[in-house]
Amino acid sequence: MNSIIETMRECAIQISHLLKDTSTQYLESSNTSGDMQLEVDVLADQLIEKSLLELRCVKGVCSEEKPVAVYNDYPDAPYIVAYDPLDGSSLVDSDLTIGTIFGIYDNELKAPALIASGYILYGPRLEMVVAQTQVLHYRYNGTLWRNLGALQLNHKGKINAPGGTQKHWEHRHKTLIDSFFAEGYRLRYSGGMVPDLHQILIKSGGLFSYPATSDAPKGKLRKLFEVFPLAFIYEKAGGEAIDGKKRILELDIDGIHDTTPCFLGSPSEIERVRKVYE
Ligand code: AFP
Repeated sequence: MNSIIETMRECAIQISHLLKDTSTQYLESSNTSGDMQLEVDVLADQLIEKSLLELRCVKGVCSEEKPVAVYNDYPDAPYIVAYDPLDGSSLVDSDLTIGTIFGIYDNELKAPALIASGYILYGPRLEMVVAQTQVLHYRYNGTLWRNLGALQLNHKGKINAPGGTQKHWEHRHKTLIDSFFAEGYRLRYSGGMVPDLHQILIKSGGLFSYPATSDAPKGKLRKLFEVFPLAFIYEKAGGEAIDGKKRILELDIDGIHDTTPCFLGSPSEIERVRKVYE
């Protein structure tokens, strides 16, 4: 498994260079979810797929940019890696922080098989967060990845990161979100799941939500590539992740691009979500 994490570190360095060198214009193509693609989306996807499939421990890979999983010639290899090569690519033209998300699954693409996950942040600095038993934070200094230590959420935070278009929210969701603001929570939402969730981890607590909406009744964010890996990280950091009622890491998948509403945060905020959604 360490070779997968090491490979993701090497990909991170190369993708950070690609982000500086490629155009910010969309291509004619779109991915399986219908999202428009940038040249760097395609290049990052190819790079990660090729790099991971060279590893003897990788049975297959599954990308947010591809309709199906790709398997290699090592059927006895234990791991399948699901990844979103560039999450938040609609923020590239505004030069905001974006990320890569990955989850390492033991033999099967389902939530209980997730054994490690991580994300890479392409911002003013190149950083990476990896969760196994702990959630470790790394920073690249141009030569080396330095371990900055473990990240841990407090029981309660101060940040509110509400996703989706308000016009499409349910009334109870709007009431919930407003109740946090009325209590003094600060709005921190960039539209990139990686930096938005990273900020909550760094500031030790808060709530990130992407609910079911009238235009996306099953939510927008994909289980295998986005929500499961981040839920794993939040749980290992002492937080919680639910779909409103159920624990995210107990949800089934209905196809590799399946989506879910999601609420990730510190225990106090998630308890309030549960009360509203139960
Ligand atoms: P893009 O990759 O199309 O920019 O989408 C990013 C994303 O999947 C995720 O990173 C954000 O949390 C979420 O979409 C933001 O969606 P809204 O703009 O609908 O809040």
